[in-house]
Parts: sequence; C-alpha cells; structure tokens
Amino acid sequence: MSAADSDPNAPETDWSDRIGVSRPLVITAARVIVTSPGRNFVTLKIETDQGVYGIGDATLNGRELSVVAYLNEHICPLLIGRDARRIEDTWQLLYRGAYWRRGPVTMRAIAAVDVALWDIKGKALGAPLHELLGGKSRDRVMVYGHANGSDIGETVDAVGRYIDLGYQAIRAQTGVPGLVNAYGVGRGELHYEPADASLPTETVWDTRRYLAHVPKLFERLRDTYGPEPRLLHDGHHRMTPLEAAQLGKSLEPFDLFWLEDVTPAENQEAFRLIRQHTTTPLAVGEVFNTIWDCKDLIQEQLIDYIRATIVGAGGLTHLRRIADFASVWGVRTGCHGATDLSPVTMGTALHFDAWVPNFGIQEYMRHTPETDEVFPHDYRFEAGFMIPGERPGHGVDIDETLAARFPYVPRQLPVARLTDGTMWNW
Ligand code: CS2
Ligand code: MG
Repeated sequence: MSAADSDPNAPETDWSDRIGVSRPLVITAARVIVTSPGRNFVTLKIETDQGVYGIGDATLNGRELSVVAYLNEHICPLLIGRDARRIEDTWQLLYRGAYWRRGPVTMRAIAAVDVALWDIKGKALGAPLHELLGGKSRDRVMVYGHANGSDIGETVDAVGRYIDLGYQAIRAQTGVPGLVNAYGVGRGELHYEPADASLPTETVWDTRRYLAHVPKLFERLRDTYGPEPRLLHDGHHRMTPLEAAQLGKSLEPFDLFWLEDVTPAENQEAFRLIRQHTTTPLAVGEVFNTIWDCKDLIQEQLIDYIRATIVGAGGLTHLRRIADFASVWGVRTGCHGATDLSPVTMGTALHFDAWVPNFGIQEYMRHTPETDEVFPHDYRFEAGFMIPGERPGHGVDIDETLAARFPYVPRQLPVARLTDGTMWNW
C-alpha cells in the first residue's frame, strides 16, 4: 500500500530543494516507538536540526523490549549532537564502542540507527536508497510467499492459491502426521504469526516422522503443478547434520529452489557434511547478525543463499558488506522477510534487492492491513514480484498517532521438545 493509497492527501515531502548534504545534519532527537498493530514492532525515529527525519526497524520477535532498553539507555543519548550524514562513522562507533560486540540485540539496535540515517541521507538528497547504493540492477524483485496446510492436501491447495496470486516462488510447509503443530503451519491464510503467547507455547517435535513425510509433499506438488514453480522449504533448525543431509538427498528429485535452516548454523562446519551428500540448494542466515556468523559458510561455498537481513545484521551498511563478500563466492542473497520484520525493513530491503548484483530472492510475508496503515509505504506487490519505491530514502513512514493506538503486547516465540521431553530447536 503506498502512502498515497493510505492517504491521498499525504504531503509529497520533497526534501531535495531544502537540505542537501553540504552542511551538517545535527541529530536533535532519537525516539523509540513501540506499537502493536496485530504484532509488536519497535521503530527508531531520528530527527535533525534541518527538519528531516529518518526511521529504522529494531524489532526482535519475542525479545522486543530488550532492544528498546538497549536503544533508550545506551544508544540514543550517544546520537544527540552527532552529524547524521556520518553513517559509517556512527556504525563503527556503535559496533566497536559496544565492546561486547555482535548478538541479536546489539545488531538490531545498530540496524535501526543505520537505516534511519540512510533514510535521512536519501531524503536530504531527494534520492531513493537504491540510487545511493549504485542504482538498480533490476526493476522488480522476485519474492516468495508462504503456503501451508495441516496436511499435504491442504498445502497443495494453498500453493495453488499462491500461484493464482501470481507468485512464481512459494515456500511450502505442512503438518506432520502424529504431531500437533509442525513448524510453519499457520492459522489462517496469509498472516502466520508464530509469537502466539506471553509465555512460550510448548510444542512437540519428531524429526523421524518429519523426514518420512516431507518428500511426499514435494512429490505431490511436482505431480500437481509440474516443474515450473520454484518451491522452497524451511527446516527451521530442526535436524542434526546427518538428518539434514538425508532430507536434502530425499528432496533432490523435486528440484527445490532452496532448503532453509536445515540445522543450527552456529556449527558452520556441519554444512561440510551436508554438502557432501546433497545437491539440494541450501539457504541459511535469518538468525545471523554479522558477517562472522557466515564467513566460513560463504568462503567454503557451503551454502547457496545467505538470508541475513537489514534489521537482523546491523542495517544496510553491514548487509551490503555481507552481500559483497558473498558475491566473491557466488553465494546469492535471500533476505528473510517474515511478518515480524516491519515494513521499514521490507521497504529498505527492496532498495537493497533492486541494487545487489548477486540477488537471489526476497521473502515476502504480507503484513496485516492495520500494520500497513501504521507504516505507509510506496513499495507494491505485482504478479510474484515486488516493486521498490521511488520516494526519497526508503519510502516508509510511521503514523505515530495511529501507532499509539496499538500498545505493546507481551508475546514470545514457542519452544519445541522432542517426544521424550528433550528440549530441542523450535
Ligand atoms: C521463518 C520465520 O520466515 C521464515 O523463514 O523462519 O518466519 C521465523 O519463524 C520468524 O521470523 C521467527 O520470528
Ligand atoms: Mg526461516
């Protein structure tokens, strides 16, 4: 939904004739806005003495308030008086200055600052971010949607609905016989929200049943829709390296676009074993927050797609570094784009996706209508692709009056135990 769609009278703020970057843009305020239009989002708004402001996403699903505290207590005071033009220097200050480097909380706080400063730079120059990055490498960005069902039949039908919506790439997840709630099987058609309770919901997992069942789903999908659709699947960290290798091998006949998060990737070496056994393309990285999490995976070509995101990996400044590093070894981008990443991240990611030469695909889980109202934007979906905006900056705003109507709601992600009670990976 574009800003004009949400409010046809929305002022087209043309900053280019007002500011430029020939003079300092002094940061006068840095405020954290928490809103929950259907799910929690954390947004940082940075204001400057020239009137131009920028916003960044700092949402960490299930741990939102930890980033709020990190920003309010340790970052925002540092920013006041700084020159907003100095994006790189600010990034280096917040990364090296933390001493306790890396981690999801720190890097999301840095990402929020980084994206807000890029937004300011774009507005000051009157340029959309893809122009600041080096211009477009493509006019539209291929995306994939999430189809799921409680059983194979339902999932096959859901994939058909996504094909009818124009998607050329679809992630398919299905219930597993004997398991009450398998990963990725949502409630309702479009808006799958895993953070479903104020304390973690306990789920039960059985990899053996899962490994026996998933190939049947993709066999049915290929029998039904043929070789054309790009099919994806998310293992969501559930397997041991050998189990992951078994799944990759069993899915080879069905020509997946990628198999994601097959095993917890703290152990980057695990992917050497998996790679020895299967040619199914591998994607990993939505939980990564710096290049150090994926350096070995990339330079040893153990993966095919890197899923690190704008909000998760320190913003545009760091994600650009990861993408350039990945391009040296032929690894493509495949940014995470779940509903728990705000439209600010989606808007910024689409500028990145339009520019990045080693683009792979962009995940696109639609936000709810109330979320789109709180975050007016100028990107749009069109027949399986997203069209990035042309407004200065990342093109996403926040309606603070509307945001205030949706107070924070405590929510946490589920946890998973094996059938014998062993705590496992959700
Ligand atoms: C999933 C995510 O979209 C994906 O690939 O792994 O939806 C993930 O479950 C959520 O982002 C967790 O908050
Ligand atoms: Mg995933």
